[in-house]
Amino acid sequence: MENYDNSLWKQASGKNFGAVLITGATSGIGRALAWKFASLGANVILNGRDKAKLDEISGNLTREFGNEVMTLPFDVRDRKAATAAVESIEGKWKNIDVLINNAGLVLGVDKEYEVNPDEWDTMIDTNIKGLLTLTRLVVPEMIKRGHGHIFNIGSIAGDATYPGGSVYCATKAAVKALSDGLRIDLVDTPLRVTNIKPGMVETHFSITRYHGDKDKADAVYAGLKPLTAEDIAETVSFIASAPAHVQIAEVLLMPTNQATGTISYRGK
Ligand code: NDP
Ligand code: 8X3
Repeated sequence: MENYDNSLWKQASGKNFGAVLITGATSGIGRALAWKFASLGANVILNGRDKAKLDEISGNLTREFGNEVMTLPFDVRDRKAATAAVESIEGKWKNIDVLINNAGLVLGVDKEYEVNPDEWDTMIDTNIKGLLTLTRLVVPEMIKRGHGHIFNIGSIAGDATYPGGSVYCATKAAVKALSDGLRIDLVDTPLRVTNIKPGMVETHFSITRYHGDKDKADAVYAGLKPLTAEDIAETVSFIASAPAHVQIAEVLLMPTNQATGTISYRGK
């Protein structure tokens, strides 16, 4: 019988990951993932659109943990730039053991028939097509090496649509479908696929949704203790550290006072 005591998980999490490629690493969950995997000794490759921010985070990680960090600035919606960037990776960085498709966003709270088409393009191109682009670029090499774990950052929003979230929720339902599809397509390989589905996490996410209106963003989390980006990073590292025969397919995690995408308790 397999031993599931703490020491096994601790031992596994102490292993040396190869490279870990994280998209959208300049903020929130992506940045917390960068810190977590760097602290575990991984060679982290950080993607984002803001080169200066990536350089700052990379410098901080090297100072804190001594790791060399690779930055890979590009917009995940730009397939040409993504292809050129991934193809430029050399040496130890080429052995990507973990791909974390995290870059994503929500814009607005409009009704489906009123959403600005530019905003639906941005959400669909980032949350769905950006994820597909990175999957297409990284997974074939993982198959060749017989090793790899793909994490897609989905959402509770992909399980049930809520008012004012139609397009965003559709993109996260697509993330679930694409994660399930990839798991099916990889069933005859040692690769693993996990869809992480957080509820409320306090990051820049709601500020982006409300186009910079911090008061509206703060109101989303008022009266309860939301998840932190670090909670998500801990969950991902735990799953990545599981023994090779264990594939955690999906995780739905929420603040204790959230029950569904629309039901939460905020005190009296
Ligand atoms: P943040 O806004 O804090 O971070 C989003 C990150 O994605 C930023 O680094 C952002 O960079 C990056 N990004 C956005 N568009 C692109 C792009 N086209 N190319 C490259 N990078 C891009 O939000 P979160 O950390 O909360 O969001 C991370 C993921 O988690 C998203 O997929 C989101 O949908 C998901 N999620 C978030 C939840 C929450 O409540 N916060 C709950 C469930 C899921 P830039 O600064 O350049 O925009
Ligand atoms: C983020 C969670 O419920 O705010 O995906 O859409 S929610």
